[in-house]
Amino acid sequence: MRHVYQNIQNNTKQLAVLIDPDKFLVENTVGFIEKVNQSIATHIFVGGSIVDLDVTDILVEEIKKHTQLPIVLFPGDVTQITEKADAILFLSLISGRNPEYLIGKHVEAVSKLRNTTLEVISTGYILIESGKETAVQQVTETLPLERSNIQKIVDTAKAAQLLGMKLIYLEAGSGARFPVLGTVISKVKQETELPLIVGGGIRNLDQLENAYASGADLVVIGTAFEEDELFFEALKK
Ligand code: 1GP
Repeated sequence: MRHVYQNIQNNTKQLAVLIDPDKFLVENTVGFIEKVNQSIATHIFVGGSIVDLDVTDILVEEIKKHTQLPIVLFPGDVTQITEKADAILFLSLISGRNPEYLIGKHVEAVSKLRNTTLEVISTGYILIESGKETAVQQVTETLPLERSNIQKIVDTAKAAQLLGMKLIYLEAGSGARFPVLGTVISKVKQETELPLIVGGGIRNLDQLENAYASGADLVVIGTAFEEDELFFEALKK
């Protein structure tokens, strides 16, 4: 048992490298994971909005051969569940009002989860408007919360805590034009007592540091590494 949640809870300035199986070639795993291992990354997240059947399983198995970092599923769909990972973010899209993504997919997931030892981490997933329509928005057919409506974002996060969720994930969406604002991160951090994950549109060190300084416990970056692996150079241990 790797106690993934406990570790997220007890640490700060954590960094997850997000690998989207739909955009990543399994044959590139060794070289890519070597860079991840040499960086300050603390987690590998695997998942995407649209992923072909079984690809996640093959990819996670391959990644696991080359790293000691915890592998956490960040699934866009039930088909992305594989027992080969260490944990799964059991995401409820609480910014939206689509019942499938609030509870429907979760019920479907149980028969798959029952036979695994995956650590299941209940996560309030909050999509925030970020300058363009993102894949999450399209796939889930939900609207993000307005980035200027801080009170609504805070109340949504607080409601997740009151419902017993264990993590809050503030998401601008993969490839977002604007990351989640520092003012939003700090207000959510002040008003909830849960570990806070922030992701979407973070492409440089300043944005990363700003997210940490505002209160993010764990930052997720995907696109910046997909577009330019040299970014790992700036994040060496
Ligand atoms: C997306 O939060 C993650 O779900 C990461 O976003 O790809 O923009 O880094 P980026």
